[in-house]
Amino acid sequence: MGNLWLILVLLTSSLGFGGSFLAEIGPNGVWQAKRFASFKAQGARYSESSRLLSFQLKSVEDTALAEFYLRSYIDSSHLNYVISNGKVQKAPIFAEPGAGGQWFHERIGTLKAWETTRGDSRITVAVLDTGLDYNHPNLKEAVAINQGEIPRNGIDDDHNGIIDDYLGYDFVNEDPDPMDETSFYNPGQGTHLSGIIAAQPTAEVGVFGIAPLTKVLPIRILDRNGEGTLGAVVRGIDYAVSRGAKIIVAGWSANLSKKGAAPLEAAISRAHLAGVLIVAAAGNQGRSIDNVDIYPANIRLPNVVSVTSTNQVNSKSSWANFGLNSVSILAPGDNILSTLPKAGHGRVSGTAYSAAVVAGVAALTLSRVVLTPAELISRLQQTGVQITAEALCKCLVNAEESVVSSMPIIYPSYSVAKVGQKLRYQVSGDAGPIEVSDSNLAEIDEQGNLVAKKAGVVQLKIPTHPDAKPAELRINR
Ligand SMILES: [Ca+2]
Ligand SMILES: [Ca+2]
Ligand SMILES: [Ca+2]
Repeated sequence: MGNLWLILVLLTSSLGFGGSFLAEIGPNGVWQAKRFASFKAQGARYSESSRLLSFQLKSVEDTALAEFYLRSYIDSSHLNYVISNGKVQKAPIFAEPGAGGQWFHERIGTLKAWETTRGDSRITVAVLDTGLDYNHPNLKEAVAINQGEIPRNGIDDDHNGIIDDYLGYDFVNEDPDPMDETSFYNPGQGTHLSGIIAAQPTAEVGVFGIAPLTKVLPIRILDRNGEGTLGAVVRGIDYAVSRGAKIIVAGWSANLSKKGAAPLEAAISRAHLAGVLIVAAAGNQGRSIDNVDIYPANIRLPNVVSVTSTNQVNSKSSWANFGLNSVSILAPGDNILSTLPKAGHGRVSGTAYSAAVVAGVAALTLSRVVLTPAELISRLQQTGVQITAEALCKCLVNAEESVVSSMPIIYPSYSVAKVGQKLRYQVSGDAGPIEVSDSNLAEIDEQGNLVAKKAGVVQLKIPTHPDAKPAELRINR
């Protein structure tokens, strides 16, 4: 017995193959504590209730040999059998796009849009938020890499003024690691938003983003409690633009005075010049933001689209902000399932998530057509599905229509003016001039400008394209 023992020990330590086994110990068999201790050191486990011993042998794949091995530990009469321990894999868990899982995909037509496009790796969406768990299995492939930068060498290899910004940057802690840091106040919002935009399930588990082939750029401007500074926001926007992002998600808001918001407005203007869309959350206080200075949601610049939340029955979420003059579009933001840090998944609600939905649809759209931010906003609005809501455009974003539409678009499609104000309209392609539905309210002058004459709502149409959806102008006193 002693010699055999020695041989087996040699075998177990010298070869890389091996098998995993289950042995049933008979009813009268006593698995001696001492012996089990040495076996346990090799990874064996014994369950009293099932009387099953599971163990692995590095060199043995054959069950007969494994049984022979085991008999050196226990009296043969008490060993019922040894079998190969078959592999059991966890059933794949997918959050079905549609149905009860990621219900928002069904409401915005994601799957139908995917018949045309799943996004483009050259389109980058910057997520200015709490950071990103870039190790998440559903997001590992989604991060926009700064190819000119070598990570962790202490050198600004691409000379953009920021050392080691290989993935993104953390403007909270001033470090090149944008890892999402969680707390009671932050379940991992940046990771969740990123998942809505670009998550890709693995073979085992996961959720789908709206544009799974798109890249996300993590820019950390909010700390682990979800708070940040204006300075970090401004630097974050400039950084996103410099990294070539086409879309920036701003899932936060700030109550600032006009003067206090000047640096933010300036940064968003610079983003506009660079052709970058800002998707801003309208906020979660359940109130109108028409007469509140909520930034950036109601900054009146052509590249800002403000988004509020809808629920599963396509109604505005009760807690979501609204505004006839200030909310540009609606998107699902209620009970949204997406990625969370540490390989997690979970449901959250908020207009931030609605903003991410719009950013995802915008990214899908840009993978098909080249558009300026103003054109893109109008396209998202005019291809949206009409719903009841207190918003500039009472429309629920629709991925399929936005991706496939070939209708000419008037832009801005939804706007507000005061009596006496002049506005300049444009039409995509060569679709021709526009006409006003009610000449008492507004008219087009010789220079082609629209002049607002009286309070009310006018529609603008393209006579050569009667099927195209009219644009709408709300004239206030
Ligand atoms: Ca750099
Ligand atoms: Ca470097
Ligand atoms: Ca960091």
